Amino acid sequence: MGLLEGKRGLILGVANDHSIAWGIAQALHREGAQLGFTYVGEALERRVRPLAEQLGAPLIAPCDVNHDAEIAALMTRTQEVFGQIDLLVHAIAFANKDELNGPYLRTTRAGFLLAMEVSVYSLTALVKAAEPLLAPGAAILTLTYHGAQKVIPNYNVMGVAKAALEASVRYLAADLGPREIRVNAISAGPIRTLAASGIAGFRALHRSFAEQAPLRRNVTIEDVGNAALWLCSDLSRSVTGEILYVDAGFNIMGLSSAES
Ligand code: NAD
Ligand code: 0WE
Repeated sequence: MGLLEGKRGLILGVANDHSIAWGIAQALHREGAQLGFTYVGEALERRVRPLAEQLGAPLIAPCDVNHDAEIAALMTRTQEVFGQIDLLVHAIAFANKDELNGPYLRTTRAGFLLAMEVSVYSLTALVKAAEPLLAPGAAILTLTYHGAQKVIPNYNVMGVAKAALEASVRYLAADLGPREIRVNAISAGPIRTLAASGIAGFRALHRSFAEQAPLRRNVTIEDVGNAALWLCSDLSRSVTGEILYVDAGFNIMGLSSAES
């Protein structure tokens, strides 16, 4: 019997088969979860639909998290299809590409607000709208990155957004704990996804990560999926408000002489 047998959930953030959300979806499905998927726009729908169908998804719906009406419509459909849900996975981030390069100081007001709206507020908005549907014992999961805690060159406004996302995890966990609902984040090491492609210097960062991390390798979407499985299952029933590093140990290291 699977660890998630009988559990139902939503996964937001699959763009293609390289997405971290897809690694998570496969792990949760393998252990018996029934999953609904969302996409933004027709181009991504053509990518997401076949992947979701591969896992027998009973729900595939649009949801641009910047629009409350789309979030509300998603929750209406979710209630029709699943009744209540036990899992909510948020794997969404966005900032202007030109602000993920050069000094953080160049961040514009509009770029700051965009990054915060898509990458931070969306979690709170989704949890708020999903709240009436969340079953006791439900688990909510989001994705963060070490740039929230330490300065990673060029991560810039996304680092500030991830710091706010990590704080959101703690406040949401405090609000929902009395209903036996848990909220956690995984801080993943760098992975070659759509969101990482086209980032200036990502290749070099990815390579030096594997040289410096204690386990001397990069992490995969399967690694993140397996950690997500634990955080979404009752095996982690006393864990909430936490940031779990799935990064081959990179974050425990100081700056090496070669890097400084
Ligand atoms: P990805 O490009 O596969 O996924 C990002 C997703 O965000 C896409 O599916 C995109 O459609 C979605 N998105 C963007 N704007 C949206 C909006 N307005 N409404 C709804 N969805 C929207 O890339 P990924 O690397 O799998 O990213 C998933 C999460 O993992 C992000 O939060 C990212 O910050 C985080 N993360 C990534 C890495 C990495 O190195 N790739 C490391 C740590 C954390
Ligand atoms: O969270 C992320 C990436 C988030 C992201 C990526 C893009 C690229 C395309 C947000 N917005 C956009 N906007 C786009 O137009 N990661 C953890 C991956 C990542 O991004 C970096 C990194 C790492 C690691 C940017 C600079 C430095 C390191």
